[in-house]
Parts: sequence; structure tokens; C-alpha cells
Amino acid sequence: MIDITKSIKACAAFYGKDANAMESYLKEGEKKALELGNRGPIIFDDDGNLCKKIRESYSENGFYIFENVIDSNELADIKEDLENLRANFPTGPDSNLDANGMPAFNANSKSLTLLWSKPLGDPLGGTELANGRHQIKLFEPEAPVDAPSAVPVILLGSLQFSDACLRTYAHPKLLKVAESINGKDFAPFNEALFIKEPGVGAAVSWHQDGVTHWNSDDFDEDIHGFNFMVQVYGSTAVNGVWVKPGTHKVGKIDIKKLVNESGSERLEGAVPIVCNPGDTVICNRQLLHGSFPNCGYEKRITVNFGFHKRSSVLGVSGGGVHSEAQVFDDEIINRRSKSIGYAIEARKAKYKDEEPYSYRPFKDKGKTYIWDSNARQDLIDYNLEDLSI
Ligand SMILES: O=C(O)CCC(=O)C(=O)O
Repeated sequence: MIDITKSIKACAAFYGKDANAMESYLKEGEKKALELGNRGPIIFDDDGNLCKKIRESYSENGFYIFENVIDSNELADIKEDLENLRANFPTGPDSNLDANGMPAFNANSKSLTLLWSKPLGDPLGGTELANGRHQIKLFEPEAPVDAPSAVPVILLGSLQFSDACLRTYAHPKLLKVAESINGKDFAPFNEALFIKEPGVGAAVSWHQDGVTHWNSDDFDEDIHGFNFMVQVYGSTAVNGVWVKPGTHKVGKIDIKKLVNESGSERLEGAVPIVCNPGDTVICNRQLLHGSFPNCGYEKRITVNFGFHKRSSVLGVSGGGVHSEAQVFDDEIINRRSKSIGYAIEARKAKYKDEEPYSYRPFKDKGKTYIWDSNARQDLIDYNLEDLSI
């Protein structure tokens, strides 16, 4: 695991009178996380299902860490893409140009592609954004004087901007896990990068994802789907997502009450998701989770992508968080699934010896995809139809 002793000290120092409390929280959280035992390689049983032990652990905790999923060559490709993309970010929230005066990667995007924050801020906490799901604002430490005035936090629609992320989206073992959890006709959700640059990266306050099904008669622990979180540089107690295990089963949580009971934003019973580079987390969207501002020395970038059960989206009026609210019919779901089609083909072109994933809905409908310049065009603004529930 990454040694974050120095980062814990540095991070805690930002918390003033709460420095000792923060230091203990980070240290104890890391220890508890490593004791949970919910990590290991992806293993399938003889029928091709995720092995029972992993399925049960995921169900118990609401998250599981698949170790060493992305190999070093694939990781290097992702890093290269992310570095090129970062160099082509707009210079700030109100700019369309990058630092070299060139059009930024998202200059022509119709969809929302980049969320910004003040450095070490918590841009969503305590606001009505994203359906008001971030009920409290986390402590916003004072950023260093030389910090930029705004830092990127979330990049949306990432598959149109990075071929490496597109290929990883079609990792055959990950898609097989998606099938195992959500059925052979699983549907896409959305794709994003969570960006936590060291010393300035913003917080994402405690929240549960999911909008539409909390009061459903069919409510169950999997009804709002899950996210895969591929860790490019690893993930630590300082820069990583924290979760409260088991909370994906209990329905909508009163977070303010939990904060009161815990005596601070350092929620009791929560643990950080601790990963090495290349590890990939499966994280239930209903799990209570969030991340503190990155006051440490290590960068985290998470390549996020989620999947749903088809029954959770078909005929459902969207939650309006990642895309305009509309009823998701067969046509919309099929159109949005092109991300899977193009990704499988893009991956096939690069990893010629790998057994590609075969997506049942394409097989049933005789639908085929080609990864070429037309496909690239077709992916532009594809996230306007994110299946946001
Ligand atoms: O990566 C993070 O910091 C937050 C992730 C998150 O909130 C999510 O995936 O829903």
C-alpha cells in the first residue's frame, strides 16, 4: 500500500483545532479499511458468475476492491491520455481556451463536461445541486496562497475524450462483473473522472447516489446500480473516497443526524477505500460515501463508470442529475448503449489476443458496431443521454 504517513500529518495540519482528531480518524480509518477483507482478484465460478464469496462481501459492505485489474501497460495509456487531456483543460470555469490559447477539449460540448471548485472547497456540499443529495458542507481548509483560483473536480462524458478510458470501459472481466450483478441485459449509467490534485483537490461531501427509487415498492440494495472506480494512481485515506459499510441497504439516510451523532463530519464507522494503482472498486451507488479535500501529497484520479439493471431504467423518468429528466424508453437505452458497443470494438483493436466481452442485447438484436472516425463523431455529447436515476 502507498505509505501516506507524511500526507496524514500534512492533511491534519489544515484542520486547526481538529488536527489531532483528523489525524486519528485518518489513521484508524486506514487500519479498519485494511482489516475489512473485502479485496482480492476478480474470480468467477464455473458458471461464469462472480464467485459467491465476493458477491456476499459486496452485498455485506456495499463495496469491494478488485486488485490488479488494470495492468501497467493499460495504466500507462490511461495516464498518457489524462495528461494530454489535462494540458487541454480550459484555463478556468469561464474560459474555452487552454493554457496554450488553443480551444479546450470541451470548447464545443453541449453537455456539462467539467465541474470546478475553489481549491480545497466542497462545491456540492450543502447545496441543492444534484438533487440536494450532499446534505452538509464539509470543512473547507484554507488553500495555499499560490493555489489556482479554481480547480477541476469532475469531468463528465469522459469516453468521448479518452480512447484509453473507452477501452478500459470494455474490460471483459469488469463487464462480466456488471453482467453478474445486473443481469445480461445490464444498461449503462454514466462515466466520469474524479480529479483530486494534491494540495488543492476539492471535496465531495457525504452523500448517497440515486434519486428515483428510494420509495419504490421494489426497492432493494442494487436498484440504483453501481460504479466501477478504476484507480489510476491509487487511492488513500487522505485523497480517497470514504464509505460507511452496509448503508446501501438502509434507504435514504439523514446525514445531518449522523454528523450530530458523530460529533463532526468524521462519521463514525466510515472507512476509506484504499487502493493501489490498477485496483478497481465496485461501489454501490446507495452506499453513503464522500471524499475530503486532498490536503495531502498524492494525486488521485478515478476513472468512474457505472451500470444499472435494465429494469431500474426502462420506462423510468430520469432523476435529472446527469442529464435532462425524460422517460427512458427502449430506444434511448439502446442508443445510450452505443458506449458499450464502441468500447468493445476499440478494445478489440488494441488487445487482439484478449477474449472480448459479448454484450447480450447486441447479440439478440444483431446489432454491430465499428470503431472509426464516424464512431468518434457519434460519441460527441453522448452523455446528454446518461441514464441518470
Ligand atoms: O471520487 C470521489 O471523490 C467521489 C465519488 C462519488 O461521489 C461517486 O462516484 O458518486
